[in-house]
Amino acid sequence: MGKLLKITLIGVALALLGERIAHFMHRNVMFREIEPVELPNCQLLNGIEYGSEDIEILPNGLAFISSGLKYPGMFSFAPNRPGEIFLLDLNDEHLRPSSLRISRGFDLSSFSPHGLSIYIDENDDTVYLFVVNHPHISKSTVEIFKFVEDENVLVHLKTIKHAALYSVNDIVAVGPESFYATNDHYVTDFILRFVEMLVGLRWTNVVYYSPSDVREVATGFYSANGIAMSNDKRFIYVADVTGKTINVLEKHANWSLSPVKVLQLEALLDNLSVDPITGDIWTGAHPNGLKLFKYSAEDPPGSEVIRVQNIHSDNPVVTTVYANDGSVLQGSTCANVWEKNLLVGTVFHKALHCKLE
Ligand SMILES: *[C@@H]1O[C@H](CO)[C@@H](O)[C@H](O)[C@H]1NC(C)=O
Ligand SMILES: CC(=O)N[C@H]1CO[C@H](CO)[C@@H](O)[C@@H]1O
Repeated sequence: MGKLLKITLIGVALALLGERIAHFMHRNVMFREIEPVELPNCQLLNGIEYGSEDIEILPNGLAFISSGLKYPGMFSFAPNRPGEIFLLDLNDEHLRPSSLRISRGFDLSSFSPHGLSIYIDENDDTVYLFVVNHPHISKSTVEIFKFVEDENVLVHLKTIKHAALYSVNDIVAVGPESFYATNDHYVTDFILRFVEMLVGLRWTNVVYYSPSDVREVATGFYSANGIAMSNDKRFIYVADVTGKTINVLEKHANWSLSPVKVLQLEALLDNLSVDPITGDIWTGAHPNGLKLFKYSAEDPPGSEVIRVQNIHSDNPVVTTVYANDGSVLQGSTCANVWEKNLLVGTVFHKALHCKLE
């Protein structure tokens, strides 16, 4: 290739990249400053110091909290410490998270828990905890545990691996062995994922998994992340982080999903949860995504909790319930409510509990 042609091509490529970056920054408001929104009656949870990526709460007020995620390119305060699942009883006034024992035979040393989902068997009330795990860099598995409450133990039942579950983020369980998962087709590395977002590739999808049937049921997201189900089990909600949208999909008897509507928001949304009583969607968001990628204790990433009411109506109400510049809570990922209790989780930092009025 002629030298001039090469230089021209490089020039064009750089211009294109610059344009993409400008577009991305604009689209994502990566540098948005935080207007603090305070809540009274908040406290950090004792003993959770290395992340609280995802939170799930049982109908009786027992909360599971995944902690210690290790992910290529992502900051960690304790890179060599195996991940764990905490249990927190929200009925107990003294909020005391305890690390759950996991049955023998499961490889704890490589445990890197990410998204969580609960499935309760209606016949015998068995509680299954589904955990997205990244046991080795660039590998995703879904681990299914049975929660034995009397003994405070998670009994490991099954590890699920599948080519279609290449880089799993979050899941929502719909049966004792089946779930929907948000997933990236090609990319596992956090930095590469950033590049993927930058260029605006839509390589992430939603996969339905059951032992007899695995298929892609939705696609075309920039960065599909949190996933949750409506209380009536008719709809699936998917957060697209960099698209800054919540996607409402209708679930069919054959497990296919079809798009219903897209709600555009301002912030980089992360993991979604649904209030078991009101059906409101709660999410942890990243007010300034860039600070997450390049962690600095002097200028930490902030936290933001957003509530969406009446998403199915023509006028959903979006409220920032809590916002902090990182002085209290850094890099929020999820927000879950149970009977006036709000729990806020983070990628690699602490966890916050607030009593709502
Ligand atoms: C599943 O059901 C929906 C709604 O009835 C239908 O539109 C769709 O074609 C079905 N998909 C498959 C894969 O059978
Ligand atoms: C379970 C889940 O969706 N986890 C996401 C929560 O937020 C972090 C931070 O962006 C993501 O990396 C996780 O994928």
